[in-house]
Amino acid sequence: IPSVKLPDFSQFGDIEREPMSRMMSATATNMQRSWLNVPHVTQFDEADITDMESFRKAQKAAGEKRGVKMTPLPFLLKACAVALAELPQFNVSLDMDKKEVVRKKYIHIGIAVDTPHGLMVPVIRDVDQKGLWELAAESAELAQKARDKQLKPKEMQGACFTITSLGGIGGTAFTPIVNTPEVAILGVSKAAMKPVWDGGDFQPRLMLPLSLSYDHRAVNGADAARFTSVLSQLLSDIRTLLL
Ligand code: CAO
Repeated sequence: IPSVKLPDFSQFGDIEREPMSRMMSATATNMQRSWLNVPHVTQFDEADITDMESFRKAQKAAGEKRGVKMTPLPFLLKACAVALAELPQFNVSLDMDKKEVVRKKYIHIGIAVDTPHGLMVPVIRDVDQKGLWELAAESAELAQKARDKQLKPKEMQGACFTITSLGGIGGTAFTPIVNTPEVAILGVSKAAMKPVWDGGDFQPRLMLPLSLSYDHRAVNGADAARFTSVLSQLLSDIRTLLL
């Protein structure tokens, strides 16, 4: 691809230059590799998390006893694990050289963590086999290790799928870049109260925006709409996570 020619910025005003950190340089390469290799599409949806949030808030005292904070992230991890099992075409990688699809029999999910030194993606293994408290404790521990630059290479490898949550910060939707060789990534934005029509009236419901980017070589649009519908149903009635 043609390179971007830089003008001499100092002709426009004062500037200073600094070397990129190793992490920034590695992230830039990975992002560009994914962006150029993957035909991206993003599917948007919403989940009604009114009941999930009241359940989550009711766990506050239990969380204090355990020393673990229950955020929306463990529910998202669990729902994604169920959706990946139900729609296994999302739990693959493409080997374009051999023209093969690699199907994974495990469910490991990466979580994007914003740190002062850059974006890191620790991986929670076997999410389908873990409970909400275990997922809450493990995601908090891995996020803290990421912020403290204490993650081991092994703790950042092997993800089948990634969740990137900007819900604690803000925004209504975004188009995340697939973390290749995974074939999909779920972006989560800030939940907001909205009037939802129940057939007779508008009800105030807490709605969570979901943005699923996927590799259109591996996944078709109908399956992406199915995936976010499954997520929306699971998060709207978390009892279904047990089924
Ligand atoms: N809507 C509304 N509120 C939300 C929310 C959502 N979708 N998700 C989290 N929150 C709330 C939490 O409940 C918490 O509020 P309370 O203290 O009142 O309970 C607050 O926001 C902070 O949550 P958190 O961000 O600390 O915890 P988390 O488990 O939701 O997220 C982590 C953990 C690691 C994903 C997050 O800290 C983080 O780093 N996010 C940024 C990821 C990122 O940079 N992605 C971009 C990658 S591509 O450039």
